[in-house]
Amino acid sequence: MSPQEFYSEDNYRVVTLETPFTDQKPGTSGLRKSTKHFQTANYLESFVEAILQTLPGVEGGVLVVGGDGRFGNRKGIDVILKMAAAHRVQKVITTVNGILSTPAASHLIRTNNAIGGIILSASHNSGGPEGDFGVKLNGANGGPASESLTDAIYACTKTLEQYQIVDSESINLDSPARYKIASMNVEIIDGVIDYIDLMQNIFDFERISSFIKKDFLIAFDALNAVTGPYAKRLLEDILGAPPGTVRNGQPLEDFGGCHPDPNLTYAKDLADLLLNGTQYSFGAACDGDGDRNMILGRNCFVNPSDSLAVLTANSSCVPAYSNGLLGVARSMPTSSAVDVVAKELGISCFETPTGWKFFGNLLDSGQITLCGEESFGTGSNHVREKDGLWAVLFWLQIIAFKNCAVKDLMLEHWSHFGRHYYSRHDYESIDSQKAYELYENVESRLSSIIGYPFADKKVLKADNFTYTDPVDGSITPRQGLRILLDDGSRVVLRLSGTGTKGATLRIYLESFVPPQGDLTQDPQKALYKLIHAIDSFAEITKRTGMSKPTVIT
Ligand code: VG1
Ligand code: CO
Repeated sequence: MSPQEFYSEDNYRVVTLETPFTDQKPGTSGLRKSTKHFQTANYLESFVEAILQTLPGVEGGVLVVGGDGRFGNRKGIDVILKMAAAHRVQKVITTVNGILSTPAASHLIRTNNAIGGIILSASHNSGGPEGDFGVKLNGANGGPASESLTDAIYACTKTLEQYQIVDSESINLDSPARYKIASMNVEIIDGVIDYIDLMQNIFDFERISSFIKKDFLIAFDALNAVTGPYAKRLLEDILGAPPGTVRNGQPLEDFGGCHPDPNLTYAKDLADLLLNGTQYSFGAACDGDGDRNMILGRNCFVNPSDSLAVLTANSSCVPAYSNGLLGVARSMPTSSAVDVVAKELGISCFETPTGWKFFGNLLDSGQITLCGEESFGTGSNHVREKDGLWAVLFWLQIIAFKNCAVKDLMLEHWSHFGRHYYSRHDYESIDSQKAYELYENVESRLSSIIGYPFADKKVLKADNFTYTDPVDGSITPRQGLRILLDDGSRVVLRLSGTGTKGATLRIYLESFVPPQGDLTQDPQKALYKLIHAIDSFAEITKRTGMSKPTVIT
């Protein structure tokens, strides 16, 4: 034992921190850092201690713990179990091999009346010793921790002096079992079963199954992350898709080199398979922790903002939503495609800041059924997280019902509602100082462009988005710079809260074409005036030295 350690009366090992744990506030989705950063002595332990000191109901409560299988997952679960025991948690529910997707964790928290859950994942960031690691915290409603809870945890980390942990043998996570650590119960369950049951209650599996067995080839790419076991059981074992439908289906510590971000850049193999007109009719991929989804049809990429609109417009195809929707919500940078659908359906459409936590109050208070983000996230009130495989099943259910190709469904949608051309341009790993200066420069000049021309249109409004929660009245300012034009087009600028190297600047571009207009343009061409206007106004190329974005979606 080092001089900084001693045993408490209850025989917990108390470790005094040599240097206080100071870190920035957890970002859009928990604490996310390089794996190496997490390997610094006492780093993970300090953050877990802050969680266990702050989360309401820890003593005597039930906690759900799991992760996406990346390097550090098992070690992280081991540390959390021993620390939870020292904090007198009554029971921890964890999973075989520690494999638990974010939406499945949300479901387990809700069905077990848990006080919350800890998900070890850096989501769509790459993994392995050279990649990233992360800790996501969810509250008792199953959703990402609220702003007030993360603020309290952050405050706690700043004054933390010691943490406590039980010295015990590490638990074997290879198969379902029950153990005890000190007086705490540990239940290891199959992390897939409950989630599959939930899906079975939402969708008509028989209908999907008989449809996909008839000449409808699917390719699903799990990118060697958490969704592999879920997708294999769902698509291949239950729905009867042929073996091999699920690619990269084995969760690996470094994702086998895949970058588990389901977009056209990082899921390129799948995109090539579908967009080059092979025998596949439908393609999908999910991210590291299984909450995001990318949908592809033959020669057709479905933009996530459009995906939310299509799910909303066709929700009656799904048994669980056949009685209508309470309302819908989208994050501010997500396109307004869903707004026009909501209008036609006569339901409310809310606009929230980026991050799933902001949908929580609307879902909990029964004001919305579906919600989504432009970043490949869609979900419903079945859990309190975005849910990748749920979205895949939703799409399959619609296609089975309508018996048409994805591409035809999109054309039909646009020719009814019009098309919101949309693209996101990401500039990754910019020097942080330069990125902040760029952002602040734009922010300081926003008021000066109101009423003036921008991309041949007139600026109606330009501001930094402030959100007032319609349920609890809480106000969240500074959620992204918006330039709104008089023809409904917009440009939004944000700095990412999930990157780990320098800063990531995101530019969101949107322009509407009515049903009678040209609905089949290349989005980059349809948006080129906005792209040029924002580059010259924000001086992106000049300040970053980057002539083009790292990722275009
Ligand atoms: C990104 C996305 C955001 C999403 C968040 C967490 O955040 O833009 O829409 O909610 O990731 O997703 P940012 O701050 O980098 O833009 V995940 O799949 O990490 O839970
Ligand atoms: Co994710």
